[in-house]
Amino acid sequence: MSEEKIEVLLKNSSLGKDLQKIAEKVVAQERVSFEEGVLLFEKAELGYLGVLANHIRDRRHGDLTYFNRNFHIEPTNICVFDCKFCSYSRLIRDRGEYSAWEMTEEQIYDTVRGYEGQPVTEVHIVGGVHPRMGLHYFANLIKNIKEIRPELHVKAFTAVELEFMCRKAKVSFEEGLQILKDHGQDSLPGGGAEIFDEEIRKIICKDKCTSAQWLEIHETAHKLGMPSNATMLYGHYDKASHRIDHMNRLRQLQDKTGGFNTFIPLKFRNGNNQMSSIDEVSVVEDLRTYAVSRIYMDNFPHLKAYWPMIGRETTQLLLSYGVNDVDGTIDDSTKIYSMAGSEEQNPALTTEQLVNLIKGANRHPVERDTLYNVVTDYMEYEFAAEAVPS
Ligand code: V47
Ligand code: SF4
Repeated sequence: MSEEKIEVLLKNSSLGKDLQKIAEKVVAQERVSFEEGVLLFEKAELGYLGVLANHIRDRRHGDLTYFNRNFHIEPTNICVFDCKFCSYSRLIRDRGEYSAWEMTEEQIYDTVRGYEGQPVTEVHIVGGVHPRMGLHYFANLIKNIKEIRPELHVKAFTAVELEFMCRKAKVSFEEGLQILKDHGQDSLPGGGAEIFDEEIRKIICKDKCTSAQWLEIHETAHKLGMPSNATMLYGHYDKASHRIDHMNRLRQLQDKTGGFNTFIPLKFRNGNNQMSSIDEVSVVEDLRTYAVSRIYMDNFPHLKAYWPMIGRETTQLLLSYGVNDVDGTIDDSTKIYSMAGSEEQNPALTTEQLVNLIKGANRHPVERDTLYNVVTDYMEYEFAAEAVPS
């Protein structure tokens, strides 16, 4: 199907020379340049982007669409930083509709124990940057989580949290990451990257880790054998060139290390934060951004739509714009997006609902583990007819 569409696209004489050349490059599996990436954002129509992104997706993954069974632990929303887009962080004594919280160690272990007997494969641990929860506290926490559930994959701590932990503990990134690895941390999530452009970073998150530090932490993790993901926060002050610059820095690091699994564009949500006056971008802009990501990030195996943030319907659409992963069953404990105004107030989907969501977009659902090993192929499974709730 995507082959026929590519043929039609390549023969479309009204495309213009530049876009024609990019289409030919994509088909020949050649890399798109920085300037061509910007051109895609500025000039290409949605239909064109969709055909190319879908072609690449089909070439790499066919119809396969991955999800995993994970749960989130957010130990605290107390944060020493002040990112203007964040609806989630609170100061220690803050009170409001959503007040500050700190989980005790026992509450965290109880959360893990609560999944006993359930086939979850991953715990995703991230939160605010708490002034008193440091490297050794978290290392010990991971060790104890692994004692409760040794086979659970621990994906934990954004580069922002890690930079703060290492600074406070007066250790290098390599020493800090090695300590966490020795205590059982398996990989890093992609958060905290935001947008690497230094001028925009000054406006939206000037006090947390720099772009160079974010990249250095991920490079170090890869060197130590800990894979990671990468995100990009889009739809605020960013222009096409900022997005391509962001992707370009990641693409270069990936050429060097090969340690990234997944790229996750995150749409800026404007609820309850200091950037609420900025309108959210349209769904069309979401589709364009994901499609260009798939075309530009030629060395990232996976492109993920994080459904609690982008919504279930857009997630289904994105499966035709390059996306091959929809994250996981998650559970209702993650608050970062509901607090920012996502329609997903209680982000939880059962396996059946996720499978139906993927099948509803004519794709082939596969449960994976964090490293994309296949756990269960759900194509032939027939669940009781259960609609995906809107
Ligand atoms: O870094 C915060 C983003 C990120 C808002 O690696 C916002 O598998 C939109 O990185 N609007 C944290 N986005 C979440 C994250 C993540 C999520 C799911 C999976 C993975 C993974 C990583 O959330 C932050 C920031 O970029 N964020 N506030 C907001 N108002
Ligand atoms: Fe803190 Fe993260 Fe929110 Fe920034 S995005 S204020 S680092 S919780």
